[in-house]
Amino acid sequence: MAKSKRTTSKQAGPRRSAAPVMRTPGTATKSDRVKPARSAIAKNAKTAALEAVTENSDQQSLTSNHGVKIQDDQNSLRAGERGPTLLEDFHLREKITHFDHERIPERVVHARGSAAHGVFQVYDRSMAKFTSAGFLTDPSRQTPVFVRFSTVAGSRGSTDLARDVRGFATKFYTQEGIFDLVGNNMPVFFIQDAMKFPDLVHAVKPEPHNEIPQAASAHDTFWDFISLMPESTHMIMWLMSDRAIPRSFRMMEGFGVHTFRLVNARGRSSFVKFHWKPLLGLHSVVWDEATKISGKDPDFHRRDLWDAIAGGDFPEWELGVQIVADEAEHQFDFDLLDPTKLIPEELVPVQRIGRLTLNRNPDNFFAETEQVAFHVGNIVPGIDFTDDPLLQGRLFSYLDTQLIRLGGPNFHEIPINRPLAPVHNHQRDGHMRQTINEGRISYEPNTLGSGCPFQAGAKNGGFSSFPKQLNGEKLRGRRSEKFFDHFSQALLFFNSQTPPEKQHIIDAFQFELGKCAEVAVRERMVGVLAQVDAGLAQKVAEGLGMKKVPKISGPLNLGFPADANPAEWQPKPVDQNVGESAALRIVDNPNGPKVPSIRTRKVAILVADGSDGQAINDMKKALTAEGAVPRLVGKHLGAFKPAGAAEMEAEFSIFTASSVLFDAVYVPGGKAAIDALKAEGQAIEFLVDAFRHYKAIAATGAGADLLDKAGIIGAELHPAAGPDADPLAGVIVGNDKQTSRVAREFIAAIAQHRHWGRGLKPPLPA
Ligand code: HDE
Repeated sequence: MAKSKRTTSKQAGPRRSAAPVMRTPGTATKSDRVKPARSAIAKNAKTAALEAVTENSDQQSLTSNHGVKIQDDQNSLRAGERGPTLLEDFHLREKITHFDHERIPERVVHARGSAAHGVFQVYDRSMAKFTSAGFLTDPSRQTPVFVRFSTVAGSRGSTDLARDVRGFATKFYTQEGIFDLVGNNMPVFFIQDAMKFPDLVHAVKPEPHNEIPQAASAHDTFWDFISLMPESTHMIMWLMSDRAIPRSFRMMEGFGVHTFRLVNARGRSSFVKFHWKPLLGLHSVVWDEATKISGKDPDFHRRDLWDAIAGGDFPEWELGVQIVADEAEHQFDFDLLDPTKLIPEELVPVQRIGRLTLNRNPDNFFAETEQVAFHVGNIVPGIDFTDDPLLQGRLFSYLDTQLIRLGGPNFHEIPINRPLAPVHNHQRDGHMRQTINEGRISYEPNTLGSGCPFQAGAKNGGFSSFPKQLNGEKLRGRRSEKFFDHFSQALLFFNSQTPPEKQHIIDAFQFELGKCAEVAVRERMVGVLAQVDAGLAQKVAEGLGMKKVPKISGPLNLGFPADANPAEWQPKPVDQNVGESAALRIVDNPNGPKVPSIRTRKVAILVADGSDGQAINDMKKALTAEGAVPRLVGKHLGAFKPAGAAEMEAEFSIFTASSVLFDAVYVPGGKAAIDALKAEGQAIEFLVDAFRHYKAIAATGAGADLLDKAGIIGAELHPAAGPDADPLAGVIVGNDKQTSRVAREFIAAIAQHRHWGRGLKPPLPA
């Protein structure tokens, strides 16, 4: 019996042959298809080093972890056809045991992330005045980097489009060792002292009794904490702004947040703030769009980064520095050591000193993106820390957290974490040690090993801390006076926004506080907002159904020591003349690209049988020539027959895609196609969403009828639209013969990103 069974499975089993098993036709993803051949993938010293441990199974037999070829990996070893499985089955036990242990703890914060390899190159030697770091002074060096972007609050599997801060962590594999710039896409932070970090994170994470809500700050515990912590107010303004819902990782800024030091070859120090400026400019989505993307494609940012790199559109940022001379430390209204404050670019300009290019996707998410371990304490000679109390706490946390997450002290040996610079020391043993240290010397000083490895003097590249003069009493619970100005820069940020961005901040507060069940928490938070701007507080209060802005009774700040005088811990009143800083807004940001471009923007072309084939081809050509990515979205997936052109393929259908996944929409003419699309609710919703999300929309010929049916032509302004609003801003229409004019205007409209001219609140389709 058993024999005949084996024979049967042998006959049936093509997988038993030595031939490689091919992927089922049609299951290749779009990203697989656009992935360049391996030889074309950018290489650098780090990716070359990773190749030594990269496994490729092409044309290989299946083996156990011990290298024994496996003859049957699908059936366990059993006592008879219907009998129990034998403990002896070493294949089964190995396979299942390994599977049982596949998961490691996710990061306690920033669990959800995506990463890529790339290079950094400094422009010229001018930074040598300030730093001895080779990668910041030698323009001939290409320093390999690995960059991981992340959200903060959500779990590993949560949506990319949560309203949240984004992490922007860069590992530079420099010749002098690893430098990690572990930054965010916002230049300030919630708290001034590391001691509060566990409280902040507990407050924002899902509530502990029911683990709700996932990846969202819109709940009671978060706002309870924030409303009692006025030092968070500046950061909260950023968090409620469009910065918290970026269109793409490729279109957001990065910031080192803390003030660091640069130290030059003569040992002179300057203060520095690090910035990343995206060459594609700053773009965000709108909140309604973000919530819909979370349903349609929760991997939206991850996919966007992957596809851009796979398609050869390598994302780029310039590294910017704001440098403050040591002697100028106290010249500002704020304290340079306070991570809730930024240095306005108008006060200290950002000098762009080099370029980061991400040019290669990881080969394996777990091995690279999940196991990469960043640490603010990884610095190289030429860079040093300041006494920012938040930074000082981080210096402890990042090493410590890897011990539990990556399971022991040897995580630096995981390939992605290995420096390119050689490692020699007397650290030994521990779980999963991989290095085989020769000889009997594991201590210093020694003579038996001729004193090796020996310490390097500063001249030989040894790191020496900047000898900052320190004195002071040992104390807890006292801060420098300037730390207590919690509202000036919150107001500066609000003042610096354009009207639609201000409206989005108001809407965001209404949404977030509206999701708080505790009325007292809402009221208290609105009371805090009144300290920033009375008009802002008033509008948020209206949206929450409050008759007037509540007054906070008692101290604003409840985060003070038991024996402190509460009065000494309260915020200083806001100076109303804070002015504005154009660099803080997204719309009309002066740091954007000098020539507006539509490079890498995704444009949907809505099609069906009978669509105007010539118009489709002309529009695709015009968009592609500008670097955009046009995609056909059909009434159904696959082949369709346009009028006047050969059969074409729709890559998406109105059921699998939605306009929230695109930057703009074009509807070509062709009466039959438009009649068919008019009958489809999804096609109408596609356009209505694009319109309400302020995207560029174009139509030619009968395509305009679909806009009409969607209520776009003839749309009304929202009552709160504002005096100069035009509901049809960014909507371009022409007849069948006018595709080239429409394409030209459409391209200019897409380059504007969003058409806020439609009014402060989305216009209402007729
Ligand atoms: Fe982090 N942070 N953080 N953080 N952080 C972590 O380290 C921490 C802070 C940031 O892609 C953890 O490896 C403390 C500021 C990024 O792997 C942990 C404090 C900024 C990432 C940790 C802060 C950041 C982390 C969790 C207050 C912007 C993701 C997993 C003193 C400048 C890195 C890990 C990646 C990750 C601690 C505040 C950025 C627990 C204690 C401020 C981008 O060590």
